[in-house]
Amino acid sequence: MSDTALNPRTKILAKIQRPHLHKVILVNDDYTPREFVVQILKGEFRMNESQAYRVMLTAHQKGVCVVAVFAKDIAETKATRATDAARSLGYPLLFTTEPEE
Ligand code: NFA
Repeated sequence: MSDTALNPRTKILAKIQRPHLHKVILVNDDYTPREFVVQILKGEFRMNESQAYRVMLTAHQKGVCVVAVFAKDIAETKATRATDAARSLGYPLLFTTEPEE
């Protein structure tokens, strides 16, 4: 029989060791300049130029692109920071998060 089902301490430790992962998703729009999207991806998500360009282009062509996966609170903080940085310059650029399956 499973140890986690019977032993509360094991159940707690299992929970600590598996953080809830969330995807950060870049959403396309018609107004934010491509080069600005690339700069945000490099600055907030520590991507190099070619990684950032590929993610930007995928979102541009398909509508959305997964940027990265983080623990829930980190994903939400990064998505908010990146979205706010764009908003402060008047761009509608949007980053969202969703739970990883
Ligand atoms: N579609 C935007 C443009 O053509 C570029 C863009 C890509 C915006 C990815 C948002 C996300 N200027």
